[in-house]
Amino acid sequence: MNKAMLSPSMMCADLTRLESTVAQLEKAGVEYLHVDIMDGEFVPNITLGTDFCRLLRQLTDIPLDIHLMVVNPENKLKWFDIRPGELVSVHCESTADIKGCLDCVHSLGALALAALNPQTPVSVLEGLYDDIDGVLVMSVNPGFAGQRIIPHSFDKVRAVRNELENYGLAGKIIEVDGNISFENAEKMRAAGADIFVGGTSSVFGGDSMADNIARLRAALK
Ligand code: S6P
Ligand code: MG
Repeated sequence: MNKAMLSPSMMCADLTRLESTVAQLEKAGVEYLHVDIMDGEFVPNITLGTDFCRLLRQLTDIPLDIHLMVVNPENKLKWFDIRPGELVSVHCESTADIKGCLDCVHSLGALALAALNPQTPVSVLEGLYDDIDGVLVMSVNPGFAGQRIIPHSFDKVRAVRNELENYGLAGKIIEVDGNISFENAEKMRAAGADIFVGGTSSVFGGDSMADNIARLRAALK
């Protein structure tokens, strides 16, 4: 089993206190910072962008986990000044050339994840397993924080984990994103997930980020 890692979703953070939030996340030892990039076309919302990624890199050395929810990401990847060690997820539904996109992410030195919308079957990953470092399974429809998990997401994570094991690729990562509450995180861990995006349902809910992160880590033991 891979190590369980946390990736707080920065679109859920209090942006009026970004510097102190990032300092607290650093102190809590989170592995990544999840940055949602939306273009108003692939999803019906517009959130964070290239300047926000640059700002985060000025504030911290925590690697970014960039989730691209944009049409034709292959034309936009170079805008992000991607660094080695960062994660970049590109949606299989967002491009006619997912393999080219994944190759482009690798050429920029980052780890490449193929992202799947809730309605997209696991079978789209056929033929891509050698080109990815992992899979991002969306457990809500992308676009907004604060949604309820789509229940078949647990089975989907299990199916991806089985596929990876069948191919002898158990070291590849599964990231889960959408309503990852403490309870859902535990179930997703049992289903085979490795990276947990924490938003309003966990890291940024309630009063204390530090307590939330400790509770999430305990759920993932
Ligand atoms: C949604 C986005 C996510 C959310 C996250 C919010 O399109 O990709 O990363 O920010 O899921 O977390 P929560 O706990 O509010 O669902
Ligand atoms: Mg996301």
